[in-house]
Amino acid sequence: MNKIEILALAPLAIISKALEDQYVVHRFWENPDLEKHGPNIRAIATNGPTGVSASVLEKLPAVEIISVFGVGVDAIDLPEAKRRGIAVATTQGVLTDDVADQALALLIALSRQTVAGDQFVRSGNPSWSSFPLTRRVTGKKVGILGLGSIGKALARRLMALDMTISYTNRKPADVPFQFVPDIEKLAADSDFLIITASGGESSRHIVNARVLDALGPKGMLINVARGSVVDEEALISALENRRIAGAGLDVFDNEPRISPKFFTLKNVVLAPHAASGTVETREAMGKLVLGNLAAHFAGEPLLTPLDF
Ligand code: 8YV
Repeated sequence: MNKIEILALAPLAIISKALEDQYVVHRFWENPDLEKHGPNIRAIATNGPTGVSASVLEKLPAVEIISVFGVGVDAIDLPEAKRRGIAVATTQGVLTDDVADQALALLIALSRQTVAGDQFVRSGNPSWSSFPLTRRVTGKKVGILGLGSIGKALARRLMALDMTISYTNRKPADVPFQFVPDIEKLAADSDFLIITASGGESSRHIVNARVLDALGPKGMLINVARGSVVDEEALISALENRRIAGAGLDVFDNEPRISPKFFTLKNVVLAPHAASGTVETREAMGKLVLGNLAAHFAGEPLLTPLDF
């Protein structure tokens, strides 16, 4: 039987061999001739940040399924996928804990100056008592922006640190934390503001200059969601002028070619969009991407369909 043809929009290294074994894979980054192959392509494999644009979908009249290596669907043209009856599957569920762990790691690294401490020791400076005092984590107030499964997993971790948790969400959740619908108020009442909200138009730049000013000169921002949730120009200005104390960031505008201004700031801890990047989770994500494609082509229900 002829192999089914698929379009890979991102390399997905961990499953690239398995994909090649099972499908004819057209690699988008190698500029395949989509005029010629487009009509034969029945599936797309992509990741969260890359998504699937309208211009790609236009070239694929026979595509039936988009299998996403990730949970973010903000870069997928969902209205167009829906209109055409294209199924979408994500890797819902398997990366929740790792992303929550990364948010906590950034929070502690920022507050306790873990990275600066490492650089200080490596510098060979023997005057260890001159290393500046840092800021306590335990018992502080945290505002979580977006209380989905990742936000809730994070809250569980923060409870172990005796932190007081409040949250902003589209609607109140069944949780023992204070619901604060207004983001500025959430920021004003928080030592740490942590973003675990979905990206997309509805959350674009909801963390703006006013929210950052409300967070204040002792406040710290953590973002493991999408760069687009934050007005990055406002963030850089707030960091440069110490209108907030610092930021721990896994996500940015224009990844991976981020604003070089971040490289000179001392009050940031930066990560390369790696919150889901553990061996265990990436293997589980890869299995789901392959499993969803296999289920679709076997005429079976998807393992982790997106309901949209
Ligand atoms: C990426 C993510 O998919 O789940 C998401 O939406 O952004 C990440 O898990 C992953 O980094 C691969 O690019």
